[in-house]
Amino acid sequence: MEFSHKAIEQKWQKYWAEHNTFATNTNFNKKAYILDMFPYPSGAGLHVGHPKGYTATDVISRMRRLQQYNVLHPIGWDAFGLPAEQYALQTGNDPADFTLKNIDNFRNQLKALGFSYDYQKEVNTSAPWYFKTTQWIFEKLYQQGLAEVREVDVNWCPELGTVLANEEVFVVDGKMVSERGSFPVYKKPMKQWVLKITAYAEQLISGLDELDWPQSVKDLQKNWIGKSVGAEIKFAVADMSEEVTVFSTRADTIFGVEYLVLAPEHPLVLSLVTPENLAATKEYLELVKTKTELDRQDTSKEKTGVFLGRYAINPVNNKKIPIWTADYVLSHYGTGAVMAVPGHDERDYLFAMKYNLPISYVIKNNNNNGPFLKDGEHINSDFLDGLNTDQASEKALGFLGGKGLAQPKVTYKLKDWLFSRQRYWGEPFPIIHWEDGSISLVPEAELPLTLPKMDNITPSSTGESPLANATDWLTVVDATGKKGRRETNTMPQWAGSCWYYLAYPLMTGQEEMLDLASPEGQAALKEWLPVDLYVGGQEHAVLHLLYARFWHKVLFDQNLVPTSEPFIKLVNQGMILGPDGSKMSKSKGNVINPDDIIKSHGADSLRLYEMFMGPIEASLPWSETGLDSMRKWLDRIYRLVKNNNFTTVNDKTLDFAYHQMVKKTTEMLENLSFNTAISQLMVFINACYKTDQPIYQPYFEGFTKILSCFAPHLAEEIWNNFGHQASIANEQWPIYETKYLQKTAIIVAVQVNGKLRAKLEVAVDTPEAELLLLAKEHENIQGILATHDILKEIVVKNKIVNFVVKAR
Ligand code: ANZ
Repeated sequence: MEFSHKAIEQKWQKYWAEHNTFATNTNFNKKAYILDMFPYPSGAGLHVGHPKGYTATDVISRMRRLQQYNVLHPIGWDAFGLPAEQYALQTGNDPADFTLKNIDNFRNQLKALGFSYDYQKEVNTSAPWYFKTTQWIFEKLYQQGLAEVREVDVNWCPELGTVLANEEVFVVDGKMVSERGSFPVYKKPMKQWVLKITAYAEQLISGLDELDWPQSVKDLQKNWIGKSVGAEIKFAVADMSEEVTVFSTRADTIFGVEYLVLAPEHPLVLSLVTPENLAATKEYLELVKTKTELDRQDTSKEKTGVFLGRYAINPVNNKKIPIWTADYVLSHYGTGAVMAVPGHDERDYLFAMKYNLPISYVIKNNNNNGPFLKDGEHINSDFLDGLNTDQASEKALGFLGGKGLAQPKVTYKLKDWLFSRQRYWGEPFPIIHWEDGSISLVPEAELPLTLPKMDNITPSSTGESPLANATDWLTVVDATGKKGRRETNTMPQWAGSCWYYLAYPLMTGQEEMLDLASPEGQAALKEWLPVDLYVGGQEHAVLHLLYARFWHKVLFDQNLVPTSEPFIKLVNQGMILGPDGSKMSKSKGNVINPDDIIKSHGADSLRLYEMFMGPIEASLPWSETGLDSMRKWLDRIYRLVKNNNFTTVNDKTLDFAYHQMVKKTTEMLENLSFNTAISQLMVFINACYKTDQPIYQPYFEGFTKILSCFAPHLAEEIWNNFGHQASIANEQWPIYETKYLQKTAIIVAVQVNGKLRAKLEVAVDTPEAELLLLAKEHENIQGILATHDILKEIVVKNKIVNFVVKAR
């Protein structure tokens, strides 16, 4: 007998919506804020990977609700972004309309999966009532000196007349070209908003310690921030008053310095270069503009550079060393200049080999061949001879520091965050540039600053965003007649997702949100923060989580959020791969659409299957047979309910099976071990099938409550069949009693010389000595012992008694 998933699912989804079953509750004294990484509402709709994480959080949310927690389990839309803008460009549609249509589609798909979201709390980052606060937080950052305008290199494509995002640029033959049309792309400095995330580098590292996050994600964040402890060392330039300051973590190698390298973008390059070397240098600087940073750092690529015609003086031995510019040195790391030690650094070595620069060794090694990268006894280093790296570094820095030529310096790989995009479909900056050169914020009371409606959002050929064409919107005149121009850049998609977890608690109804700083808003944040469980893809391990933590810490420092970290526990769900084990992709044609599965097998089967596939963190291939067997299991439960007698008198046959199931599933779900919890539910159903007695109904109802986390539609139906009127979602989580977990009797085998001779029915954990006695008293054994001597007695508790005997 099969159940009609279509009828059941529609019935209960309608019931939940009408009864507002999953409204955020506040009746209890414990809270659980359970968050999904919200989706970008793409035109393609949900894909089968989305429900994995979403079901996991839904199971936990439903469990917490049954455990009488106040539960906040919301969803929303990360709705600004490039795809909608590109679609709008191609079709002439408004990205706002298109986005709303996609959102409706996504919402319907989520509802069809039976998730227990509180849709009253839904947020949409592209809605003015939402981005009002995104702009307000930007104003806070600006007021704190954490947002400023800088000249930053962008990917400029003259043919397309637009600036391209990194993902829109490809590298062909070592040069950047546009994804669209393969036109050349150049680095071009443009005025951009930058957020000073580096000011929080240290806090972003140390804060990781208190988080229950996968170690791999913590490591990724740490490496991304890339703290490096070293020193800045000054080198005088021969015959000039300039000096070059380098950042080095290896002051110990200072006697091995053979040349200095400036990044091509270093401001000193053009002031140091001699007239004879100017032309070659300029040509080189142009070439570098076509390269990506990744390419420049790639050790397998041939190193390039030019000699500037100048020399520096090594402060420890007054040796004259040439100054070069080369693109393997990056302008934004350290000081953008390095002291090159080809004997002990791989990149310097490759460069020296290519340009025939001298290579000397200052650490003892056997072959003086290739760069020697290990620690060891220092040589050819005057007062550092005989020391190891740490000692030599300390001594060298002491010496240089004494002369004012060195100071300790901590550097981070993390860069300040380029926060401008030359796009239409993003949050406008609440910024006015006045004709006198001053900048001011749009007054708080005038927020949100909305996007102008534009018929045509093609790029303005100057590299500015399409907003530069919105003349009316653009021009501002103040009360005194002073003219201003609005900022034409928009914020990146990250902006809206940096604080959306703060927005949910602030939502008071559809499209209604409290101000973050209002007393009510602050109370709501105190009530719900931090997020207790955050589930999402590993692809957000670095940027989204780092950016959100940064904003959170800035708000924390202003007493606007109650905790120093936003997300206490983080889980990355694994991917669902195609049936062939490779990543699902349109081009491979191995994409599974959840709508199809909902039609064929039902939402409950899909939810169960995705939770049963394996550990939540594992990436596993989709299997149709796996899905089928989940459906069959649900049918098996349904048949049991329809065909069996239930009783309110406990005949005790299911005591152990039930209490064991409750105990184990509860523990397993606390540990997010969904697949093993489902196995326990299966064990219980098997036990129900085994008994020929009527099933004790309260036990089966307890099972149904746990099942409702995974398969909520069928569970509601069963609950209803038992005569309950209200939703199972408002019931209480079943509790187990330890007294039932003691199986009263077990069978212990008694063997003689390896042959089974008797069985003892004894209490669990009967002590060895007692087992031995009982065995010897058994009539079968007594008979044997009457004619045999015991050579050996082996007793294993709860299992076996074995006698080794010899005939007398
Ligand atoms: C001399 C030296 C000798 C170095 C040696 C290394 C080994 P981490 O640990 O990653 O911070 N460096 C400094 N600034 C750079 C820049 N802007 N672009 C490329 N390389 C740069 O690396 C620090 C080391 O990277 C520094 O220490 C410097 O080279 C180089 F045997 O100085 B070292």
